[in-house]
Amino acid sequence: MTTKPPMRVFSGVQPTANLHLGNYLGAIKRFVELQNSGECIYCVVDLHAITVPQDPKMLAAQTREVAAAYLAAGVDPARSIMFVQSCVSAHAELAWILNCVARMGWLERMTQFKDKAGKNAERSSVGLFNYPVLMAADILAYRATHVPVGEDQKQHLELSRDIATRFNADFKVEGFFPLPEPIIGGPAARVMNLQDGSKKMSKSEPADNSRINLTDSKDDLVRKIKKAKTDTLAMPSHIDELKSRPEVDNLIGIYAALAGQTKEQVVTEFSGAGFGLFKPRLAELAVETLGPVMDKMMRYMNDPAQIDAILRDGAVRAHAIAQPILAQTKEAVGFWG
Ligand code: AQP
Repeated sequence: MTTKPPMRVFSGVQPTANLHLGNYLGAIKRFVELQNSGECIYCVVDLHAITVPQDPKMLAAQTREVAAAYLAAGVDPARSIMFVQSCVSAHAELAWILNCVARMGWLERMTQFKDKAGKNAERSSVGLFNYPVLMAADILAYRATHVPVGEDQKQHLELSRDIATRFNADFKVEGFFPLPEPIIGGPAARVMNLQDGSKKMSKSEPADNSRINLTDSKDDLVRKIKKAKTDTLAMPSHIDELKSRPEVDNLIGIYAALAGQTKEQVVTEFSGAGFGLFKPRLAELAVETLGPVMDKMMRYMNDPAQIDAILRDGAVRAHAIAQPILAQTKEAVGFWG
């Protein structure tokens, strides 16, 4: 009988400002839940953030903001490792080696690069194109087995698996890097823009009403939910109706994720009701469940020294895991020394 290797979880969030409900429900909330299942390593991925221009005067504060969100949501630094990507050099070093393993054709298929670069691909940074290779390095530097992410990262995770497979085969080191399993799912794996159900909720969307920021006040939270786009029909009475009603599907998904229910349960509970009833109930639920996280996040943000101490300690612990794996990787490649 073969025994399964212990679960090692890795994930990260970019310090690119405007952390939102999608980041919370799709990723950060899952980080907290996974602490009961295995060893967890959570990173603030600032090397990823600079693939698009960042204001150097803001980056450190934005980094602390992500760390504050982790802590406020319930990431426990005594159990899990929390650190900043640029403080552990193994990420960048391994990324270079993996750049020489990944193929141009694989990266050219990445839809996020096409979306983010748009018509300006020629002017995009090489880093933006290479983003998924750095992500593979983040995960493989720890031989992580599981990666909780929102649905938008599914393709990048598949690429990490391809890179691991190729490295193991090219250097004839079977099983050297485990193939990381994505943890994606639940009713809020892809939270959509509150004003346009065809776009995901996103940090870079200019319209603030399109997203719930984790730094919003409770009044803003309620106002944005009440203003969220719906349609003129009543609440659906069957889950299949959601396929043609994306904005309603999104609000039901948010309700379900906040209440710890399935979308089916929410549809049954509100079947045939008007949005005049549903939206205030959603706003109430959001204030009740998100409100305390937002309050805690503010308190952490007002204590940067505490955050810095946690991140420094995390970097030492992360380095201790990644460094021997990097050394073995260099040996497998055949580097001198
Ligand atoms: N709308 C979303 N629904 C569910 N999960 C989401 N995530 C992002 N948006 C949603 C997940 O949050 C984690 C951290 O994301 P990120 O910081 O790496 O950046 P991102 O995916 O590029 O986030 P944004 O908000 O969409 O930023 P921009 O506007 O810059 O593109 C990831 O696990 C992600 O899946």
